[in-house]
Order: sequence, then C-alpha cells, then structure tokens
Amino acid sequence: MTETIHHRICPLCEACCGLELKVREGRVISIRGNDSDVFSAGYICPKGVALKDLHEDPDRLRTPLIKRNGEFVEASWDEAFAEIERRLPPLLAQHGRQAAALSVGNPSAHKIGLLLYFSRLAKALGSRNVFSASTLDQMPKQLSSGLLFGHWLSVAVPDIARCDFLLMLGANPLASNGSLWTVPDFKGKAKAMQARGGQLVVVDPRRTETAAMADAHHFIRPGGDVFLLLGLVHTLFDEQLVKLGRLAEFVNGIESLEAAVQGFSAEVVATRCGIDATTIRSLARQLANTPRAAVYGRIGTCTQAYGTLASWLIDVLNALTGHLDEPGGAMLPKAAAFASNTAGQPGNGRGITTGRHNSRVSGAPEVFGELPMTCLAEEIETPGEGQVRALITVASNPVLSSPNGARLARALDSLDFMVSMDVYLNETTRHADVILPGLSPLEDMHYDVAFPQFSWRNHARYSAPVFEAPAGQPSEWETLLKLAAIVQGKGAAADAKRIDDENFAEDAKKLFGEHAQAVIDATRGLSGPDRLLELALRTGPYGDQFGRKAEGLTLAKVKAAPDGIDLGELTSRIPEMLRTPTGKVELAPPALLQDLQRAAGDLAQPVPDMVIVGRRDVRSNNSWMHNLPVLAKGPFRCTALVNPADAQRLGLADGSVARISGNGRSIEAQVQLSDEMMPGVVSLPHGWGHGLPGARLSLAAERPGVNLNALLDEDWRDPLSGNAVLSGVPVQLAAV
Ligand SMILES: Nc1nc2c(c(=O)[nH]1)N[C@H]1C(S)=C(S)[C@@H](COP(=O)(O)OP(=O)(O)OC[C@H]3O[C@@H](n4cnc5c(=O)[nH]c(N)nc54)[C@H](O)[C@@H]3O)O[C@H]1N2
Ligand SMILES: Nc1nc2c(c(=O)[nH]1)N[C@H]1C(S)=C(S)[C@@H](COP(=O)(O)OP(=O)(O)OC[C@H]3O[C@@H](n4cnc5c(=O)[nH]c(N)nc54)[C@H](O)[C@@H]3O)O[C@H]1N2
Ligand code: SF4
Ligand SMILES: [Mo]
Repeated sequence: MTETIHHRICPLCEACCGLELKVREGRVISIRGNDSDVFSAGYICPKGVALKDLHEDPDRLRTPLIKRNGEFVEASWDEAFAEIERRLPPLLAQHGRQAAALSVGNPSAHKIGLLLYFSRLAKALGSRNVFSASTLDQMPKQLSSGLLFGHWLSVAVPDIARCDFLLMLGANPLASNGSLWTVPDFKGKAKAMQARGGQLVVVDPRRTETAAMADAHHFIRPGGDVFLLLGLVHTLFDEQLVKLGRLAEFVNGIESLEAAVQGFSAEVVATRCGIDATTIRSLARQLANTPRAAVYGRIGTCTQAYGTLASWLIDVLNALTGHLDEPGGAMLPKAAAFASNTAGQPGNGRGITTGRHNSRVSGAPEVFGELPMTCLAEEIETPGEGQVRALITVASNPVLSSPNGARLARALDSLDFMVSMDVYLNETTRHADVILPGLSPLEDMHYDVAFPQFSWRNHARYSAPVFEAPAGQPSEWETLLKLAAIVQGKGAAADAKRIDDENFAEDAKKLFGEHAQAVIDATRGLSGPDRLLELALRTGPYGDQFGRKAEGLTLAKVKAAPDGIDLGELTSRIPEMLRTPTGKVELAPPALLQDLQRAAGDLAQPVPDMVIVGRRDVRSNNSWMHNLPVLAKGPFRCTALVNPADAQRLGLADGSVARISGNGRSIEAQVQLSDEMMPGVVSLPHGWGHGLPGARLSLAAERPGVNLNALLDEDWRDPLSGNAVLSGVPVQLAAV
C-alpha cells in the first residue's frame, strides 16, 4: 500500500499554516503541522486536522442543486448553468444591471480562484450592489490604512520577532490565530518575546486566553477604544514624548493632529473608556520609552461605532513613538505577488477615494468598491428604480454572519432569482434557486494572495492539489467566468478556459504593450490562477523579471519548494511603499479629524446596564465549521459568559438559561458564569444558530446554538467605513 506525503497551506484561517498530509488509497489518513515549513514551522490547530472531515463530510455538496417546486434536486453542471442563463439575463434586461447584487464572504479570501476571479464576475455584472464580509470585519482598518499609506491593503503589522512591548486591543489570537496579521503560533512568539524581557499588554472587555498569558490586562468599556487611544495620543503630546525618528521627513499633518486631540486628555477620556488616567499615561510612557514596541488592534477595535478612528489611532501611536516601519515596531510586509504597494511607481500614487456612489436606500457611501453588508436587506426590500431582485452569493453566509439575519432571510425569499456558489446547503444558500459547489480545498491548488501582505515574515509558498478534482466539476475560477459569460450574454455554453485566455491577452496588452506577446509566450501552458500567479511572481519584488534577474522567483521555483521559500524578516519600506498623492504618510486625514467631532459629542455617554460582545473559539470558524466531527465534539461552546456579580444581580445561575434581548428581538442562551468578563458585559460567540428549516448540516443541527447577530442592529454602522457595529451593543438579560 503506497502512502504519499503532501505539504500544503491550510486555507481555513489567516495563520496560513503549512500542513503535512499523509494519503493512502485516495484517503487522508493523517494531518499534522509541517515541521519543515519555512513560515509556520509545524504549528497547527484543531481546524487544520478537520480538513479531512471537511473533505469527507457527506453533507458537503459535490453536485449542483436546482430548486424545483421548492425542493432542491441534483443537477448536472450544464443543467445548472442553463437554468441560470434561462433566468438571470432576462431579469437584467428588464430591470437593468443594478437589479443584481453580489455578496462575497470570508472563505473567498482563502481561495485563490475565488479571490482573483470574483472581480471578473463583478465587472461583467456591472452592478454597484457589491457586498462583502469586509464591512462586518476589517473595512475600518483598510480605510484608515488607505488614507495613511495610499493603498487599501497596506496594513502595518507588529514585527513580533524583534518586538519588546506589544499593546494589543480587541484581538484574541490564542483563539483566532491572528487576523490582519498572519502569525502562526502567536503564543510561541509572544512567549519568546516575554522570555527576552518583553511585555504583552492586552485591552479587552474579557480576560481572554491571550489576556491570561499577558503581562497586564485592562478591561475596557466596549466601544471605548477610540477614547483610550485619543488619551494615549494626547499624553504623548502633553508629556513631550513624540519622536518621529527616521519618519519625520515622510509624515504630514502632525500639527493638525496635535490640535485635534486637544480635548481628549487621559483624565477626560478615562470614564468613557473605563481605564483610569494613571494607567493611560503610564501605557503611553511605556510605549514611547520602549525602543522596540508596537500597538496592534483587531476585530474588537473595528466592529464598533468608531472603527475607523480607532484603527487610524493605532497607527498614529506607532508613528508618534517612532515605531512605525522600524524593526520591532509595526512594519509593512513585502509580498512576493499581488501587492499593490509593490506595483506602479514607488513612493507615491493616486491614494484612495470613497463615496464614488452611494447605496440607494440609506445613502451609505461606497468604500473600496463595496456597499455595507448591512444594507443588503433594505436594497432587496425597498421598491423603486434599482431595487435588487437577483443575488449571487459567493462563499457567504450573511443570514448568520450579518446583523438581523431573520430580516435578511425574509428578503432573500422575496428575490426573483438567487444563485449561491458554496459548499453547503446552509442558512443562506437554502434560499437560492441554484447552488454551485466549490471544490474541496484538497482538490485545488493554492497560493495566498492577501495574507503575505500581513505576514510576520516575508515568504512564498505554493500548494499543489492533493486529489484530482471530480470529473466534470469546474474549479471555482471557471465557475465565476461562466457566470460572467452568462451575465454578459455570451451564453452558458461559453468555454471558461477560452475566456480566460482572452482576458489574459487583453490584460497583457494593457500592462506590457509591445511586450505582451512575449509575456503570453513565456506563460504558455498555464491557465487560470496558476498563470496569474506566474506573472505576479515574476514581475513582483523578488521576481526574475522574465529572465532579467536570473536568481529571481518564478512559479516553477516556488512550486519546487513544498516547504516554502523564506524571503526574510520584515524590512523598512517607507517611503518606497507609499501610494499617497503627496508621497507622505498622511497622519491627519481631514475626514478622520472631522469624525473626531462625533466622538467628542459622545464623551459623556452613560454606561448602559449591559452590553454584548462576541468571541471566537479555536474549534469554530465563523458560521460554517460546526458540521465537522472533530470540531463539533467536546463541551458546548455557544454559551453566554456572564460576570458572577451581574449574574447575582439578575438572578442567573451557572448553566441556567437567560433571555437576551436587544433591538426588539430576543434569544435564549445557556449562561456560563465567568470572572473573565468585565461587569456589565456579556460575551456570546458569533456564527451559531444552525438548525434552520431547509438547511442540510446534520451534525451542526444537533447542537445548533443561538445567533448573536439576531440581537444586533443592522442600521448601526461606522459612518466612514460602513462597517457594522457588532460589539458593545446594549442588551437586557433576564432569567427564563
Ligand atoms: N456578531 C458578529 N458577527 C460577525 C463577526 C463577529 O465577530 N461578530 N465576525 C464577522 C467576520 S470577521 C466575518 S469575516 C464574517 C464571516 O461571515 P461570512 O463571510 O458569511 O463567512 P462564514 O460565516 O465563514 O461563511 C462562509 C460561507 O462560505 C461557504 N464556504 C466554505 N468554504 C467554501 C469554499 O471553498 N467555496 C465556496 N464557494 N464556499 C465556501 C460556507 O459554507 C459558508 O456558507 O462574519 C462576521 N460576523
Ligand atoms: N478559531 C477561529 N479563528 C478565527 C475565526 C473564527 O471564527 N474562529 N474567524 C477568523 C476571522 S474571519 C477573523 S476576522 C479573525 C478575528 O480575529 P480576532 O480579532 O483575534 O478575533 P476575536 O477572537 O473575536 O477577538 C476579538 C476580541 O475583541 C474583544 N472585544 C469586543 N469588543 C471590544 C471592544 O470594544 N474593545 C476591545 N478592545 N475589545 C473588544 C472580544 O472580547 C474578543 O476577545 O479571526 C479569524 N480566526
Ligand atoms: S491556525 Fe488552524 S485553521 Fe488556522 S491556518 Fe493554522 S491549522 Fe489552519
Ligand atoms: Mo473576518
């Protein structure tokens, strides 16, 4: 019996661990961390092991489904595309392009075919109604980074390998394994930092797993980060701790910034954020006086009413203390492929703009080509010119992942037509008329497009498919091109590979002019994501420039290194990576200074009796991995964590059921007493609430849990980024 060993990157979360799979007779027999991986060195979490369960899950869709008389029936790929052609183009012809919307979800960031080809479909469709998980997540950080550095994906990450003081807000990498920061084995790296005398300080309304290993932990009033951060910035100016260092000549706006934070001294903000002024001032001093230090914030700082301000102030703190773009501080990775901050003219660019159009119903501004996910339901419900009547979801489960999913579910039922590209018949895709399954990750090649731009170390790693794709099942990039062809009127019979060739030739002409044919010749034999990757690697910052730098990277070289190619520690990149029109780091963007008025008006806001926040567990992944046996076992995890003092006040016992109400809706959740919680704050994980009628998730339905988003307000957004407010939402708790 022959066994084969396969090395590949885990596509399930942002840590991008290198895995080692042992395969016998077409079956995975074991999955472990790949000790030789240059980037993750053997680290793995339980979800990596669950890739086997995902591959084998009998509920995972392998055949397209078409809904006929309210029931899903299996169909061939030709039948499924024909059904879409029969129904979608006439709708567009009658009601216009805006009548169709796209909703794209988290897993698309982890599949190269989806990430590189989604934009082909979006362009072909020509609708402004594009919604994504980004506005339930990181859009504030993308916006603030875009304003500061000139590009949406230029996000500074802690250089943890050399850092001696890390201030972390609203993140729990021990459970999440990191986000907008690709850092497998955060715990090991943080321990190494502590072992060399460094310190980790965590700011979170819950004493999380990460907080528990930290040198200090501070509770914060949910949504209060902007005030804490303003207090820190104010202290730096007030105590003359500002030192820009090397960055001084590359920074704009320091005077306007100083003026803008005048009203936010540590003493003024203390009550609002729940952290006393002495602590704020001493944190500011520690940050300023530690030569190698960084501030990092994640989802807790983004999914709140001042998400963009908080995200911005984190980088402001790094800059003012001389830690931005310095070793051991917050640095900007240099990815081997696909990074806009390595393309075009080094040192300046067009910068970013928002609000090129607005959503029809609420008038929410476009941000990075998208509208807020929380506007989707109203765009479907509200009659008039441009009403959304058709929807294509791509790896997206907003019925669970977006606030007030019940309203969205009703809206989805009222659509004239809905297509889902997905791997499950779940809470969202049950509303579709046609479901087109994606390949199992193990049947697909992979290269991370986005995450090397946020990585703790520069690297290039390629994964070949472990198994052949089932006969006749297209890759997701081919499915996206087919859908693009259908909405462009080219017909369901259009050949995806041929369209891909044509698109590539067109792009090559635009990019390389007279050299286009040479590029086409040099990449002959490749197609799809492989060909785009070859082009990106060879023309990228480490590339062979099509032979001009013989030692440079090519796809063949990356493929020949199954453990990856290490491209070294992070390096200083300012000013070269800037793409702002001025060629400077814009520390004081006018839109952000203006938004400070809103924060000022909110300084005296009283403390609500009880607010709710979310949490993550290492055995979950948003809304879609509760059907996998290795992850589903063990203690029930969808519990409401309540501080014992609150519980006593409200008459709640450990293990009892509490009714949690908010925004006129309520759910019933099992109470778990925990002094990890800040008094006045309850924590419930998101992504639960399975067992809805029509879904096919047999294991998940056995312990469905309840949905946090059922309580949240779909109209509460950070106005700048359009991001949903998912944290710090007032609720009432009562014994049942
Ligand atoms: N209250 C609250 N809500 C939250 C959050 C929170 O912290 N609190 N977090 C938010 C965040 S950060 C995010 S990113 C979103 C995530 O929300 P979504 O973007 O909706 O993502 P998931 O919930 O992960 O659902 C992923 C969908 O993709 C499908 N899928 C999985 N693998 C594949 C594949 O290979 N191909 C295809 N085509 N489909 C696939 C799954 O079946 C599922 O339908 O949730 C957000 N919602
Ligand atoms: N195991 C697992 N891993 C995941 C995911 C998953 O669902 N499960 N999801 C992936 C995705 S899509 C993402 S975006 C990342 C997210 O990665 P992280 O940002 O690390 O996400 P969380 O673990 O939810 O940690 C957020 C923390 O913010 C705290 N918090 C809530 N409100 C506030 C606030 O107002 N201020 C402050 N300072 N803190 C607050 C919460 O208590 C929580 O501890 O994780 C990714 N990795
Ligand atoms: S931490 Fe777990 S889920 Fe994330 S990439 Fe690594 S093995 Fe996969
Ligand atoms: Mo996310």
